[in-house]
Amino acid sequence: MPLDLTARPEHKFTFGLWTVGNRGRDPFGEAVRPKLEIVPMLNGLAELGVYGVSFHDDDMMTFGAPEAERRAELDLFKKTLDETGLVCSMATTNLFYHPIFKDGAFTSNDPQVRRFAIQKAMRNLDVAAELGAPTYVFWGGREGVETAASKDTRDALSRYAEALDFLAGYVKDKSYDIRFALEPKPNEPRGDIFLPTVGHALAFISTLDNREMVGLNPEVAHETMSGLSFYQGVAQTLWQDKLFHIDLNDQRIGRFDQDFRFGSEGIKDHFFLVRLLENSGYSGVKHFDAHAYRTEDTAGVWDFARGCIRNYLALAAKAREFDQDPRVAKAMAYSGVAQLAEPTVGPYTTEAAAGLMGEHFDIEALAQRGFGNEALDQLVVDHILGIA
Ligand code: GLT
Ligand code: MN
Ligand code: MN
Repeated sequence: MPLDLTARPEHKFTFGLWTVGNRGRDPFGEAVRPKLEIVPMLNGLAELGVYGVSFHDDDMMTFGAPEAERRAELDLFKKTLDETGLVCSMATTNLFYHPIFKDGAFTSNDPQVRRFAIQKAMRNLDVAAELGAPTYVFWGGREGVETAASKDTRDALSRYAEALDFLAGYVKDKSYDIRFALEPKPNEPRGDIFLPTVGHALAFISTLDNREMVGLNPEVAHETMSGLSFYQGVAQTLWQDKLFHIDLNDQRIGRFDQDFRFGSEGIKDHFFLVRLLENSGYSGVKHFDAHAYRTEDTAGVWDFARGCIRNYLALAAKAREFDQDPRVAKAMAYSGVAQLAEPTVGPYTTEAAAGLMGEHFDIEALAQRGFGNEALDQLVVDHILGIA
């Protein structure tokens, strides 16, 4: 049966306005593509079978423009969402572009900047609520330092937590149905960014007063920049019930934040990631936060967007095929995959401890066991290569 690689809204694929809207600017060169206006952008995404879109306040409403002008931009966005059937799946604040944020937003040393940053987020939370966005992302791109002499990190984290708790209070006070998702990143644009990895961010959330409404928005590229396994980060985030959103793209280890087309680089890592998302019961959106190569014109942007979706659906099909292969079931049984789901000793009781103390282990026999991981992994590779 030929693979069906057609996206449908129920797949819940989403794109940020800034992704297909990316004009190819980088630190060494100016824009290479014309501005893609909101109406053709949303029409193009809807034609691809996309479910929804996300935005920064400043992607959609001109920063600093008179209220009437911003209202007109918002109304056009709403009208186009209605016409295309796309939903607004996530909103976020641009707290990184304007020079006012050069020393940070929630963690700027200047209290006036910090107060302005919180106000900017409050204003856009009102817009997010109006558009029905269930998730609000916080990517703290400017929350960091070049020189550690410039901030006491412990104070910065206190101000970060204070801002998020204040904004959570605002959401509750207004009875908005919105949850927060923090997006870790190790560096770029700052020399060091606070909350650099999934692990740092999970630990930070546990200190918040409103920790129940704050989860994560991990991004493939950002964990990979640190040389960490994105798969392992997402698995732990799921285990802690904190996967509120996900930024899908691609990246090579040790490079700048490349934001490549999903599935264009780490195909094996992505096979495991897609299999995890598909099998875990994750029901949130699959958000592509990536952009086309700088070599591309507008046609290339649509090739890029189609490619993200095509690679996800193809890997999901490969994952299903892998999970249905009886040789895989046998290899997994040999490796003991299901045995890891069995409790080891159960909860502590005096009797259980005494029972364990009385047990004898055949250490030699246990040490000799092979786990068959080579054969199991070769089945993974065979499925990915289409030679299984
Ligand atoms: C910016 C960043 C992304 C974040 C976006 C949300 S903005 O493009 O590189 O990783 O997800 O603020
Ligand atoms: Mn991102
Ligand atoms: Mn990125």
